[in-house]
Amino acid sequence: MATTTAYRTCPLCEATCGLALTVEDGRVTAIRGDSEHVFSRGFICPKGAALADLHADPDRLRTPLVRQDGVLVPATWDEALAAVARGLAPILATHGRDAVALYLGNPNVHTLAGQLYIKALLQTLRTKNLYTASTLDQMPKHVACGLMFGDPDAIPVPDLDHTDLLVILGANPLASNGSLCTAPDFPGRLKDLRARGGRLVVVDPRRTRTAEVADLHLPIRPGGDPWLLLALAEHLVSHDLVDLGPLAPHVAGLETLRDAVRRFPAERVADRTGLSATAIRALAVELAAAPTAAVYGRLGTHSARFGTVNAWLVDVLNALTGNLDQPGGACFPLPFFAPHRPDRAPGGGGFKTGRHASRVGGHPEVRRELPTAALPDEILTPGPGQVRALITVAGNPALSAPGSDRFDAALAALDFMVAVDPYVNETTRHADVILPPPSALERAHCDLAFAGLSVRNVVSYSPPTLPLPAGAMDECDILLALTTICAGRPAGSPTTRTEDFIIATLVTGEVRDAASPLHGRDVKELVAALAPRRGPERLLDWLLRAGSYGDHFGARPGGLTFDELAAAPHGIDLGPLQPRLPGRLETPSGKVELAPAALIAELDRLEAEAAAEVVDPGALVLIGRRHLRSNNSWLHNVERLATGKARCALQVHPTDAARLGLTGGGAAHVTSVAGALTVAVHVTDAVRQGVVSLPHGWGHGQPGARLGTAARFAGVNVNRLVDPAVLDPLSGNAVQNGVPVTVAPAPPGA
Ligand SMILES: Nc1nc2c(c(=O)[nH]1)N[C@H]1C(S)=C(S)[C@@H](COP(=O)(O)OP(=O)(O)OC[C@H]3O[C@@H](n4cnc5c(=O)[nH]c(N)nc54)[C@H](O)[C@@H]3O)O[C@H]1N2
Ligand SMILES: Nc1nc2c(c(=O)[nH]1)N[C@H]1C(S)=C(S)[C@@H](COP(=O)(O)OP(=O)(O)OC[C@H]3O[C@@H](n4cnc5c(=O)[nH]c(N)nc54)[C@H](O)[C@@H]3O)O[C@H]1N2
Ligand code: SF4
Ligand SMILES: [Mo]
Repeated sequence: MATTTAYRTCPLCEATCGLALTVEDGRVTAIRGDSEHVFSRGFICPKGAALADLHADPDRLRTPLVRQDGVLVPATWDEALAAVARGLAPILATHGRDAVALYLGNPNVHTLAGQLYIKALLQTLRTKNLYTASTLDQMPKHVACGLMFGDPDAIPVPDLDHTDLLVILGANPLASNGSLCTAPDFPGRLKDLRARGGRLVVVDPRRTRTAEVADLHLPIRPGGDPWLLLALAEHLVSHDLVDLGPLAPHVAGLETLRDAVRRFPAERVADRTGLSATAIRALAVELAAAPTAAVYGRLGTHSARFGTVNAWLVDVLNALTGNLDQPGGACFPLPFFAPHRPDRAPGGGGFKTGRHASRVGGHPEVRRELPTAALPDEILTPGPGQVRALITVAGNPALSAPGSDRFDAALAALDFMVAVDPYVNETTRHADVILPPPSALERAHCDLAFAGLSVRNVVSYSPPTLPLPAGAMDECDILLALTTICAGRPAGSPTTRTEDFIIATLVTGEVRDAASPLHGRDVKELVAALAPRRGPERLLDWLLRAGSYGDHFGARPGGLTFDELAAAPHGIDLGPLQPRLPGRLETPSGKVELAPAALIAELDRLEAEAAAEVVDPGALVLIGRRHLRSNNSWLHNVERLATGKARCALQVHPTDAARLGLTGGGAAHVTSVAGALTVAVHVTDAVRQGVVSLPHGWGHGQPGARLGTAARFAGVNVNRLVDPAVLDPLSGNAVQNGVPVTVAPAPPGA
């Protein structure tokens, strides 16, 4: 029996752990953490070990499906792609490009296909109706960073391994393994922080696993973060504790900011935050006094009302305490694919939104995207520009987007839908064609998105562990095939032209840039140097060689190339986070904008909404939560991850449970303006009084879905309760935390 060890990066979450896989006679028989991996050093969570189960899952599609007489039946790739062309062509021809919408789900940031080939699909389809999981997630951070730094992708990451004080708001990395902060073994890194004398503060309405290991847990009221962050800034400003450090010459707007925050002293915001003024002031003092500190806000602060305000104020605090862009503070990573511009002068065109707006709701585009929560309006509202067809790639918005009942009805109302997805799930059951990618073990992998969000600069490449089986199509090729169809060429046309065009465009752009180390080089020569490879490997070779650490095609001997990366199965460490300002700034002023007008204006809205708020004394506030063994909606079909104590339960504080007559193990009826559901109750003092918590990604077992295991652990879909009309206006982000609900015992038998 031939036994070998293969290495690859886990694609399941943002931690990007290196895995060691035992391969026996073409089967993966064991998966453990790769102890030699330069970044993860052997860490693994239960999900990583389940990659082999996902691979073996009998419900995972191995062949395309095409709807015939109402039923999805197996088809060849030729048949399936022809069906896509037949479905899309008349809609494009009759109703125009905007009639076809695209929804891109979360796993796109975890695949080479999503990272390298989506752009061509977008540019070819040219629809205004682009929707992604970003507006269910981190869009507020992009907007805040766009306004402050000029580039929505310039996201500061806490320098986890060097900071003396980490303040986490609305994140639970002990369950999520970290987000917008790529750090394999987050638990170990937090232990190290405390072992070196550092402090961890967690601000969260729930006593999470992360809060349990913290030095201080501040159980904030849901929605209290803007008030807390403003009061922290106010204390720094009013007590002469502002110290911009080396960043001082590169900061604009300090006076405007000072004036804006003065009206939010701790005493005034205490009620809104549910925290004492003393505790708030003490945190401000601690932040100012710490040798280094990093404030880090995540999903609980982004998927909330005033998400963009939260995202902004987090980095305002980093700046005011001299921790922005400083080791131990919040830093901008330098990913391997970043163009090499070490001497770049600060400044650029800045960040704009609203170049077009959604047809029905008038929501401004943000990064060319429209709010996912508003997609059903575009499908269900008749008139010119109505969305009639949908392409989904790696998304399950029927479960993940707010207002699920209406979202589901909208999917059912489409004239045509194609899904690139390995499962027939709650969303793809509505598709006319499903194009399944191969399993994660059968494809190459390299993280681009997370290289730009990582607490160390690192790069890893994974070749396919198992060969592509006969009858399968790599996801990169699936996306290229879709692009070709959207370009109006016959289904099944060769995709080489599209591929060659992508690489030629990249090379030409760089060679023409006067600031590039490749300026003036011969395009043909560079393309020829890349030519032996094709597909994602060729693109990676380009990004590596032209990038900040690259060999610049011979101009910098010893620099990175794909050959070198491929020869490093445990990854290549590119060093700790370093200051990158002012060169990273793309604002028109060339400065960090501390007080963008759009954000300052939000403070008036914050006050106005608070003043107008009518608080129903009986109402509770619903927040979400994540479990280590889930991954949004799509790992519940893996038996070993789904079993155990039922997870989809409503957490209720004992005092609330007693008041409402709820008992642990009993059922509750939960109602909001958007919908209602019945769910099991778990009484626990981990949630604040007045707060209930329910995880997302459940609600399986729907007719037509083919998820045998998930159907046995169906749970309920929390997004039926989330109101799609409540958005963060600057980013279009859904507000999936802080939802007012009423809770009552469910009638017997429910
Ligand atoms: N109430 C509430 N709702 C939430 C959240 C919350 O906290 N509370 N969280 C939100 C967040 S942060 C996010 S990111 C969204 C996620 O929203 P989505 O991205 O829409 O949902 P996922 O559950 O991640 O669905 C992933 C889909 O991709 C498929 N898939 C998996 N791997 C691959 C692959 O390699 N290729 C392809 N083509 N498909 C693949 C899966 O089968 C599944 O259909 O949910 C959001 N929804
Ligand atoms: N195991 C697992 N890991 C995952 C995922 C998963 O589903 N399961 N999903 C992945 C994805 S797509 C993402 S985006 C990341 C997200 O990763 P994280 O950002 O860490 O998100 P959560 O674990 O949902 O933690 C959000 C926290 O915000 C708190 N919260 C809710 N409302 C408020 C509020 O108003 N204020 C404050 N301060 N806190 C609040 C919640 O109680 C919760 O503890 O996780 C990723 N990793
Ligand atoms: S922490 Fe994330 S990357 Fe690491 S093994 Fe678990 S799911 Fe995979
Ligand atoms: Mo997410």
